[in-house]
Amino acid sequence: MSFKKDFLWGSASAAYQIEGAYNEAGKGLSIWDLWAHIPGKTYEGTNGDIACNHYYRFKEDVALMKEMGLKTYRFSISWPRILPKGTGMINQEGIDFYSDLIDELIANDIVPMVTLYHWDLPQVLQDKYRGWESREVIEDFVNYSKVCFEHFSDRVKHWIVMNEPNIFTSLAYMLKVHPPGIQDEAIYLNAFHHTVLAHAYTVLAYKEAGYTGMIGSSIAYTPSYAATNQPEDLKAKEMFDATGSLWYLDSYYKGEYPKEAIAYYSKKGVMPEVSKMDLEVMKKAASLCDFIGINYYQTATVAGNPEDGVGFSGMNTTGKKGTQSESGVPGLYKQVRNNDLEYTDWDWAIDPAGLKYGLEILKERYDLPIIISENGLGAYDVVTPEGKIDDDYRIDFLRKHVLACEEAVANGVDLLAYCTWSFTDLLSWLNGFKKRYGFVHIDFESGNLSRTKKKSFQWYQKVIETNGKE
Ligand code: BGP
Repeated sequence: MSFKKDFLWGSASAAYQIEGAYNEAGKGLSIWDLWAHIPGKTYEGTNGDIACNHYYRFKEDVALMKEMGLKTYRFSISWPRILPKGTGMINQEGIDFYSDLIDELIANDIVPMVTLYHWDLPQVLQDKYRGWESREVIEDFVNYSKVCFEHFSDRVKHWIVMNEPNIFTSLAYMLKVHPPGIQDEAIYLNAFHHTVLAHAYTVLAYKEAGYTGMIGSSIAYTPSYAATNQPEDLKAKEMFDATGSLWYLDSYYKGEYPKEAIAYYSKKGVMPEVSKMDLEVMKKAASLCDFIGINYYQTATVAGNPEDGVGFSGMNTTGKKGTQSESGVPGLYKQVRNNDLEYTDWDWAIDPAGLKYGLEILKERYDLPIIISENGLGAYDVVTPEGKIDDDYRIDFLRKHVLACEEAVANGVDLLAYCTWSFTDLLSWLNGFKKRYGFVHIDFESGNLSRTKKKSFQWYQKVIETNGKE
């Protein structure tokens, strides 16, 4: 068995990372618009004010997608572009922009895949009730989602409600590198729980309205290995999974939190309040999801960590390989370097076999079709004097991951789509414009933002043409 006939070969992006026009055309400000203007908060002060200027250049980008033969394009809708005040008044220019983008994609035979939340909360809601920290956000989010369904669901049949709720809540409320930049485990767990409920109520609203498309959410999935077979490392892996992947995936796709983690958090006094009704809604939504979305970049190798061991060290934002220090939760686990694997310049483990391993775990545990909504390699690209970008390392990375998908499919995994991160180069939340992911190079340096196809562009074109055989 290999990829289905109608397999969706895709590529992904997110509004804040590409659109620009941050304060134009009726758009309200998001938490990122403010955060990125606070000195010292982002990498070299980079921000998404202009980014790729996709808001004005989307037709040029879609033309390139068409040339490549892309089957699906995953993009996110900016909540404050649709609802500048978070609720209430609809910004017609925002609706028109996404409507035009969707039409342009469809006219070019590209299936639009829409993310409703890729981290750009309207700032007014942060000011009003501290955003994700409050239960009030759930109702506002569901209303925003309904506006999107009403305007776009005639043409959009693939909806990703949340993008990586696990990453944005931990980076915002534990590591302090996303807005609002605080460190408090109880708040982090509570905010995450609110994302689960916002997702769940949105799924219910979508199904109750009788829409016929597919709906789910995308979790950043990091399959793990125990560093050795020693009991302390095995236990560490178990708790890494329980408080990590399983915490995030079970809540979304089983409608419950894993027991070991509940016990651990309760003992620590940070377990969020999860009511009976919450659980009912979570269970119902879990049973209605049409797919599991995962973003896969790497695996983790996990070892025991004593009570006086290392804590979270943050991420490697230096872009220098080997500078990532060990990081973990004292008394629970720590992540260590895996000498069997290669690493990127930002110390992300390169592990295609881990993708196959992860896909098979997901099939076993949740038995749902899967969409890989992100997978890619962040790298420094070099433009040759002839103006070419020969990104063979990216081709090598993606080729191995596509092969891993094919093997998983052969083993019975129901894979619907594979989206690379990303189509064009774009703004990296923590690493600015130098860490590039795209098939299309963007000239951020000169500021003219001209688009140039990289070598990987032709390669992926061939992958699509041959349905994964190239
Ligand atoms: C995911 C996000 C994307 C993107 C990607 C690459 O977590 O969903 O928005 O940023 O990671 O991450 P980075 O830019 O940090 O390398």
